[in-house]
Amino acid sequence: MLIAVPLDRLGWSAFYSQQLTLEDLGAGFPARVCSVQRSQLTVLSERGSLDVVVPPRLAEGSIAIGDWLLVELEAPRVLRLLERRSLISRMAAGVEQRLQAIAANLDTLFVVTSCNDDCNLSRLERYFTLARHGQVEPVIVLTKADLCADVESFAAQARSIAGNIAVLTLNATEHASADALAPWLARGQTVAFVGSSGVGKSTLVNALLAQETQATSAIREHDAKGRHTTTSRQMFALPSGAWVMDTPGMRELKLGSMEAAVSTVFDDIEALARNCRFRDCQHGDDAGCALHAAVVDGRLDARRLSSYQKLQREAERASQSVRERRAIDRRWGRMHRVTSKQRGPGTSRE
Ligand SMILES: Nc1nc2c(ncn2[C@@H]2O[C@H](COP(=O)(O)OP(=O)(O)O)[C@@H](O)[C@H]2O)c(=O)[nH]1
Ligand SMILES: [Mg+2]
Ligand SMILES: [Zn+2]
Repeated sequence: MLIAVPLDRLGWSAFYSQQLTLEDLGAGFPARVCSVQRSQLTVLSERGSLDVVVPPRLAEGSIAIGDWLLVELEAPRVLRLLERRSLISRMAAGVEQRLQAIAANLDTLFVVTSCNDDCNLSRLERYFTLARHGQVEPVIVLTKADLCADVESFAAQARSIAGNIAVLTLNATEHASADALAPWLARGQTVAFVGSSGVGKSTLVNALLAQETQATSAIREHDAKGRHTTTSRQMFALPSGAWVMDTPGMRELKLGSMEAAVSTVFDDIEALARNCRFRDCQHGDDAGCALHAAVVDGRLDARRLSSYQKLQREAERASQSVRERRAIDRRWGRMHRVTSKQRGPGTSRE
């Protein structure tokens, strides 16, 4: 595991190097997070792979798989988290309502579904929103084309909501079909696969891994059957020179404050909505609602409209909870200052 990896092979670019001063480079070196297991971080760099220690000032959980770090030359300590070019995040489960970083510096998100009942357009729209919000390019992959009598109707449905997003149809069990993914798998590119269980994500990754015999296996942690031997978040190399992120947390992704991304994904609906008679139109079935009219005369799919409204509400609720939490934090802050003052100097709880 002490394999050194050239920076460009790891996805390094001017975007990151311009964040570092000569002073930074005198104190540390850049390294990319390739495995996150609880609080254990492993990085890859020109100096090989190593486990690094995260200082308390970088809160636990704030560093994600794929992140670029400045690591101290003298000791394996993280000096700095570099600004991300992209980030997939979601609302954390539970009452806490915090945004959770899932995957950093990802180039492409392959949204995988099959040419069967699994193909759910509203779920695809949710993934598009998460990808657009995170500055990641989504690509739709429709698997099991070999088992379907009407592949074109699935492809057409996907294209109807895809805008300029690429739509691929393939048989994941055929190694050659993985060639279709090649344009997104150049050296240094980072990709991830999302989609329901059973749609062929592992099969696709295995096809990609098998494409060349001389696999860069240093960081591969698959057993003979292609199953993962760990459940942590990790990143592994493909023969093409690209990286695949394996992130179990990608299944149930709740939206954070992503209203702008919802607007981007549904720009067709937003364009129609400008013709609603009232500026604060709730897009119900009232006269004067351009969306309602478009559904009635068949220009707009009722499913797409309700998907848009659902995601928009979800994003708005997330923004609202962020605002509420800030207000609560402010109140607590005020109270804390008051109590510290009452106790007099030097008796602060911190
Ligand atoms: N015929 C056919 N079978 C597929 C295809 N993609 C996946 N499968 C099969 O579907 C099952 C689930 O695939 P898997 O890769 O484990 O799905 P995952 O849960 O998304 O990782 C396996 O038995 C695969 O062989 C495909 O394109 N064509
Ligand atoms: Mg799998
Ligand atoms: Zn309306």
